[in-house]
Amino acid sequence: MIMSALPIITLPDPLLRKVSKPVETVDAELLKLADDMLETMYDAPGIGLAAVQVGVPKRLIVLDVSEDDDTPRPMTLINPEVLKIDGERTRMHEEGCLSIPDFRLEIERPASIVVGYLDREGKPQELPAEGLLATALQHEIDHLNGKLIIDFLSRLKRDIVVRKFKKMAREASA
Ligand code: GNR
Ligand code: NI
Repeated sequence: MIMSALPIITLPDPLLRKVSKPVETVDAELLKLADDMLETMYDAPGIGLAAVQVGVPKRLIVLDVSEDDDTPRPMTLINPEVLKIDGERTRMHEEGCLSIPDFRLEIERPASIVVGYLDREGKPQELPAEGLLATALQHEIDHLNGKLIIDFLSRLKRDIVVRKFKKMAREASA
């Protein structure tokens, strides 16, 4: 199977704010997209990627939160949704986003969740997640709902970041 890294869209691309559409059928074309997303993610490198970040607003995410020295653990989740949140425990983590280069933000999220999704065979699965996997899953599912890590900032601080990226986009195309 030939895998190709795809271009990643960045702020202020308005597509990042679209709500992604549920996947209707898990077919060869969708699995090819998932494989290309994994290649894109490893190439970047990143620990997760949502389809909308490569310009395809479908509810599809890929992740690999294994440590560098482990064997790779690629994950493909189709139509993922948070089924259960442990509202008691939270976890702080400094998050980055491939669609917001050179920006990092400490974010507090539920530490323990259960995610339902379809696997690569179209079979429903449940995944209990803690630690970095729980954080990354919530980050990716946010993308499917048009939500970005800058939305955890105040309006003022968010506008400053968005303005900076608009300026950079203007200068890059001038
Ligand atoms: O590569 C990524 N690292 C990361 C670190 C902490 C929390 C979430 C992430 S996801 C990010 C890749 C990305 O932008 N996925 O949408
Ligand atoms: Ni991201």
